[in-house]
Amino acid sequence: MKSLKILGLCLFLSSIVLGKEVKIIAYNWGYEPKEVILKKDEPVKLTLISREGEHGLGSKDLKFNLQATPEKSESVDIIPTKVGEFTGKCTVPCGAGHKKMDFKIIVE
Ligand SMILES: [Cu+2]
Repeated sequence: MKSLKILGLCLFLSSIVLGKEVKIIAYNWGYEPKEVILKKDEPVKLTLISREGEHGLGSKDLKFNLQATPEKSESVDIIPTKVGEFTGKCTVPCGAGHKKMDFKIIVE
């Protein structure tokens, strides 16, 4: 019983240290998923993976800018400090549908 409590505590602490990771896949021309829900003041690792071509994902509000190719993904650790709905956009001129590459980040 005591060891279960210790195990639970370890899992709890590691989730704080490691945080959670959200993987976003970019393609011509969009994102999968199209939106994510994050928790205010909770550290999160955002990873951008490209399925085809070079794409970016950046948000001025949340202060990150990722770029990825099928050979190389990129990650950033952020802590959202404001509740609200924020927009992410592709930051690499990637072709015909570039301007349609919108992403929604909800912080609650
Ligand atoms: Cu683009």
